[in-house]
Amino acid sequence: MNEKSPVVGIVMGSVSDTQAMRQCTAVLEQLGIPYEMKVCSAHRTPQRAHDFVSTAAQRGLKVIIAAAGMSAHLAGVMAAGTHLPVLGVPMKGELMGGIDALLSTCNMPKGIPVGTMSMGSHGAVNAALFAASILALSDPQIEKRLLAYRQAQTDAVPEYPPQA
Ligand code: RP5
Repeated sequence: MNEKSPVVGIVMGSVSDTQAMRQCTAVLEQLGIPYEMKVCSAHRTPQRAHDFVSTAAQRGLKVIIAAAGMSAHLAGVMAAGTHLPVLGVPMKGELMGGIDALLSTCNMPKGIPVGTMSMGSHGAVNAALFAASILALSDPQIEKRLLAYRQAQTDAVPEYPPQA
């Protein structure tokens, strides 16, 4: 983890979400964005979730990323407790591949929004990139690194498939 004060707070509903969310932290590290990460369940550790979100802004966090599977209310709970932007990452699961988590994360009633990413590790990466886009609005160094990341990604795509 970066030594500077965290600006992104990552919470995940279970230790079992760690593998997917490591994809998120890898991108944050690549972009030099300091973060903190906690296991913080809305239903199993409600007090920890409350403590995390109620102190998030005053601790200097700018964006919260919340990953959860199954009924996946963690991102909504985070969003209810802070005005900071909350990005939800639905974790894949056993019920129809995790569509339950996708729907419960994205279908927030009006008034308390959650920016919902795609599912699993793709969403984990995109959450990091989306957080970078938000932070880049006020941080030219992050903007520079984000643009370089995107250019490298473009450069890595071959124009033609390999010969058979
Ligand atoms: C959610 O339930 C977690 O985010 C996880 O994706 C899912 C299953 O949790 P475990 O039973 O693996 O701890 O709260």
